[in-house]
Amino acid sequence: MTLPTKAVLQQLEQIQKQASEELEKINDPKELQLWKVRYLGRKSRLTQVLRSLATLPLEERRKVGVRGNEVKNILESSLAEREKILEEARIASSLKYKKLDVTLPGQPLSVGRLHPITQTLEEICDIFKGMGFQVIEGPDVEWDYYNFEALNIPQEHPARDMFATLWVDAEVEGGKARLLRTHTSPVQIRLMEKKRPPIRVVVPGRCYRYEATDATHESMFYQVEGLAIDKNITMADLKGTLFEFCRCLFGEERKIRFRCDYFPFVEPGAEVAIECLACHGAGCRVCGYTGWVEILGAGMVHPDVLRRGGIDPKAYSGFAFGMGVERMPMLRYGIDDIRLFYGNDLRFLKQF
Ligand code: 2NL
Repeated sequence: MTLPTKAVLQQLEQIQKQASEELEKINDPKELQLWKVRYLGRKSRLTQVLRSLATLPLEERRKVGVRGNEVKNILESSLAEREKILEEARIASSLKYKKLDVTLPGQPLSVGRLHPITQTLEEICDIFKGMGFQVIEGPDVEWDYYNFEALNIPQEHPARDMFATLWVDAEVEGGKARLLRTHTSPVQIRLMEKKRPPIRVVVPGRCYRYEATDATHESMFYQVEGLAIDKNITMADLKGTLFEFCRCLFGEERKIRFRCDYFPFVEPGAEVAIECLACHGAGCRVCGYTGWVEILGAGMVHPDVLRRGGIDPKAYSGFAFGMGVERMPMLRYGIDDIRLFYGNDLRFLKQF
């Protein structure tokens, strides 16, 4: 072996020793990077040695080459190992102050819930489902025909004043104008058109009125309406169904009042009131000092309405009813402003 070869081999040993010793002491990623440049970089002694191989005779070139590559591999794997150790140390120290203290109070989990109106809708529909009614829904945007004409409220009829309407189309002749439905009755008319009796449905949904909002009025609100059509349906069926509904929702003990009222789409029409929940009938602000609060309108479906729905009033009869939904939780929980339901204030909504 020639002298230069021996010297080069010695140099390699020395590079390896020195590099390893320095690497052991490094605890900082920046220094690790500098070390990498120093010992494995393009200008490092090791690279220079490997580059100078060409000048050696073949036999010795192989020896030095093998050894040189060995050293290079060792340094590279030591570097990787060191990097791993430093990374693990970094993670360990970042966790040091985050150890789990099981005695700390838990983080409150914010659990979602159904809106109080949704809860009430479900409760109302469940009661009627228990009495054999189906739940159906329909469009919020309706034709004048389904919202008014089919329900015995022709154009210019004074009863239209009962339903301040939000129109989608400016005046159009012959029931062709679109509007935001003022009640959910149009859904029942559509059902009559396509289904033969027996019919027993409840229809929950949004309704709209063109009105200034105040503590008891919103321009959007919910209704549940009901319809039952069959042979020999009578007023007694209506009364029994509604009384059972009131007992389910407000309790067996609550007094119920049933008396006449007028709606253009029923004959006879009726109204249901219950003993005031706030004063138990004594009279207060909530019930207008009468002791009663009205919660439902109802009646026997007008023969003309049945006929327009394609049902023969000689063969069939039916009852219908309608109620505002917001009313129920307002009475039950003593809420005095309907707008609270649609203000999206979580402090209010989280209570239900
Ligand atoms: C109320 C009164 C009522 C109806 C709704 C109805 C529907 C059809 C035919 C006949 Cl398709 N009637 N619905 C009947 C009487 C009263 O609602 O004060 N609602 C809040």
